[in-house]
Amino acid sequence: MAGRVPLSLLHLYSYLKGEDFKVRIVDERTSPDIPALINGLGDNVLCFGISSFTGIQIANGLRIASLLKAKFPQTPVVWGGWHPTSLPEQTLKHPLVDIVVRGQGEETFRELLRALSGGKPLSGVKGISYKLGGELFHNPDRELLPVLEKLRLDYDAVEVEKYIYKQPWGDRAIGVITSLGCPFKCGFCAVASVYKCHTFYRNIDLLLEEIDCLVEKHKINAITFDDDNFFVSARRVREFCEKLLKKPYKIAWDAGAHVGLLLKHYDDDTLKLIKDSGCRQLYIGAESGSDEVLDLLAKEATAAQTLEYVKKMKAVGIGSFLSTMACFPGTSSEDIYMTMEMLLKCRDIDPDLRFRLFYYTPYPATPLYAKALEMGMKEPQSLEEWSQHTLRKFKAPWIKSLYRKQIRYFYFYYFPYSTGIKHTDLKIGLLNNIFKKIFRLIFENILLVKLARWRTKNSNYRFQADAFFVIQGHRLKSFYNHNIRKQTLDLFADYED
Ligand code: B12
Ligand code: SF4
Repeated sequence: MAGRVPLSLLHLYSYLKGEDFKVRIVDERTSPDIPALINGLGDNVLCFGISSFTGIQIANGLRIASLLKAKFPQTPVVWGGWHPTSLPEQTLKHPLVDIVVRGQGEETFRELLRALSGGKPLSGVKGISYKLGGELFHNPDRELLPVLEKLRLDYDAVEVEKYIYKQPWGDRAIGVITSLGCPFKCGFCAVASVYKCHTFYRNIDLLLEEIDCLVEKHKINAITFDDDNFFVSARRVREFCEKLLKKPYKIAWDAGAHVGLLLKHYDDDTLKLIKDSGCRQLYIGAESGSDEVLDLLAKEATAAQTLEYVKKMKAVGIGSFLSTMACFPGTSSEDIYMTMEMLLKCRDIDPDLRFRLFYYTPYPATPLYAKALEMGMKEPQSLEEWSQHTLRKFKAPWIKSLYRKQIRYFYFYYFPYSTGIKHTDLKIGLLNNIFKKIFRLIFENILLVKLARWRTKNSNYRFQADAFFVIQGHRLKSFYNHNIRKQTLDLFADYED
């Protein structure tokens, strides 16, 4: 599985259909031999486009841009996506960048291509930054456009099969977006910097036609709606679920919500409709168990609402998934214990609760970024440096290594072990003998589970020799290849650099 469909590029491709340009999508995750592909290109290329988030994608983008520039020094290389949008000036200064498309790309890219092919000046194209005669120019922003409304995505432009993944509720799942933008402005999130708190929707009938096609042609049986906030409009969600229910096929789906908004605008009947239409899991950015931290993040939600949400989901029969973060700048790092406690309380309500617990990583163009700089974050000064700015590599000066350890221990040991271990799922191959079973029964089932339960019950995380031992055991892969470890690692899979 290559990850999600490259929707940034697929949106541009689909929007440009009907123009005089031939557009081709190349995803470096699914096209192994990019140098050969570049060598096979003729001289008639109008421009190359590169899409990048902040982080490792930049390194890959730079590698490919240097191959392109080596063969086609005169052809403009256009960068778009979240990183170039957040830092256009610094991005444009790089020798491997000629033009930056800022924000929503569809209309801006179309005008840019028209200008380039007609030999027109770029000064009239809103939403771009570009180089001319060694100088950098930033044209005015383009107003936000409801481009999603009529967009029909042409999935034939990508190798759909490579983006299909497994979910617990469907073995042929795919990511789809039904809207972009969100009314909130959470401190760690960049979405408001582009969408200015507006939400843009795709037309429900066109969307359902697209789903029909994914089901018929690609046998899709599960969808993750990757919208920033799928539940902004309750009226629209109801319409979607009612129409989905009338389809001759069943699709299991999951999506993300803002907890305050969900509790306020979704009554029990609507939640039941959502469940009946195939919803298996709702995830929320619960972020923290501390209301003080939630206020600092401008989350417009409380920890008590998270518990209420888990209760409601449990009652209606939808799985809960909580995304949490710890160690924000300007807060006491001890708030991680409140978050752990909240997660444990939520698990008491729903023993099948799923969650993620991350360290906070600051991104440019987010409200909390200035605070991170103030607290000593060393700001990357080039695209190369930004390519190293990832969840795993970023070391915030305000996070003590103790708390990093605590998070790891909680994630891989205290939480799963205190839930209990399902030995029926274990596979131990050659060593599957009676002695091993007895050892595991005594040591793991009795000692570690009891210890983990005692620690979580008493919030006592001092002198963690037990956790050290368990984590090292996990590291030594030969220890066990059991389900719990796999599950926890799976949670991080999408987020690996
Ligand atoms: C779905 C999603 C994910 C999915 C899938 C990601 C993927 N690789 O596709 C998962 C869950 C895996 C994920 C993970 C992460 N994500 Co994410 N994700 C999103 C989300 C919600 C939607 C992405 C999407 O498909 N958008 C739809 C497309 C159509 O929009 P678009 O990408 O913006 O593209 C448009 C323009 O940017 C522009 N454009 C884009 N590329 C190009 C290229 C050219 C040449 C041109 C002209 C124009 C152009 O035109 C497009 C059409 O308008 C966005 C938020 C958002 N609204 O986009 C966050 C978002 C992109 N994610 C974000 C982050 C931080 C992450 C993580 C780094 C989190 C972490 N700490 O680990 C990881 C990194 C994963 C990785 N290494 O790739 C941030 C990015 C901030 C930044 N500066 O980069 C965002 C903005 C959310 C936020 N909270 O701020 N993510
Ligand atoms: S609710 Fe989600 S998408 Fe909306 S601002 Fe907060 S983190 Fe971003």
